[in-house]
Amino acid sequence: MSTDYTPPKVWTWNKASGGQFANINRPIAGPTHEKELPVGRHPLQLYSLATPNGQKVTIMLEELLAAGHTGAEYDAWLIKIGEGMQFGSGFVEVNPNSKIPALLDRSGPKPIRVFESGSILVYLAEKFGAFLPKEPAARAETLSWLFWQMGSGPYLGGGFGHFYAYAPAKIEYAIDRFAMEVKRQLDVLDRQLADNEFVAGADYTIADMAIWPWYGGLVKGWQYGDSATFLSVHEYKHVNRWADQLLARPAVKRGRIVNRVQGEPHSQLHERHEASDFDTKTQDKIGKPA
Ligand SMILES: N[C@@H](CCC(=O)N[C@@H](CS)C(=O)NCC(=O)O)C(=O)O
Repeated sequence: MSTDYTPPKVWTWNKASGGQFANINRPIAGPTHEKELPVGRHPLQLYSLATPNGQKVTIMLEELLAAGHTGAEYDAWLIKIGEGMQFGSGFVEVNPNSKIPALLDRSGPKPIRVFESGSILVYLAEKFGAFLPKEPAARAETLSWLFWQMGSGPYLGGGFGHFYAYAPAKIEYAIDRFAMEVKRQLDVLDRQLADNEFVAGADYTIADMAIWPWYGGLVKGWQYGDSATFLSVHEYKHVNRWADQLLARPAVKRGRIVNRVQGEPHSQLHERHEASDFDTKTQDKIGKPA
């Protein structure tokens, strides 16, 4: 791949542009094939994968169940995005944007579809009256941080992560630009967490659940090869404190392994249909390939 490029007058789809994910990237939307989605017996059907965006929702569902909201029982089905399952007709009906996570709430007379991880978090928080404060100032602060994550995350994933770890060539300009932005974002969080136990203040909220899989995962060294060293994440000591504090929560530990298809076999629960699956169906227990 050359970095010496003059754009033509009109862009055309160069299918051979290479890079990781090249096989699933397309300039058009809509389904590529007919495929119905499976449906389990619980009110909530989740179609997902344990990327940071996917983990937000499974952490929320496990937190809701831990808090006694039995109506949050769910089936988590695996969508292998590398194999293009997000382009099946059934998935596209639940999310026309063809990206995980996607949720179908079948608890009412007519199924309700919800897509975009931030929207799913708000939907569940409102449905169960949990993890989104009702008091106006605390609610505004929570939603501000939630939307901060939704706006900032793509600079971390699609910007820094893509050019540092996945692009077919290391482009200094791109890596430098996005490393600078991600370090700025980490500093934003670090300053906030210096004065607050949780991101939006004294309460643990959906803002923490949205931000932790991305920025908590980054400071824990789980993202993009050796990016933790590259970005000197140890400098953000309040982010590190908060990341460890959330990881100590049993629901967070459970939520992050649902629909996970990499890492240690005991940390992969490919599908979740019952609470007991965490004890009996992780890959170390069943040992079946994804
Ligand atoms: N803004 C969306 C982003 C979701 C997203 O980017 N999902 C990725 C995995 S993390 C995906 O499904 N990619 C498949 C594809 O792009 O075809 C959200 O927060 O739900």
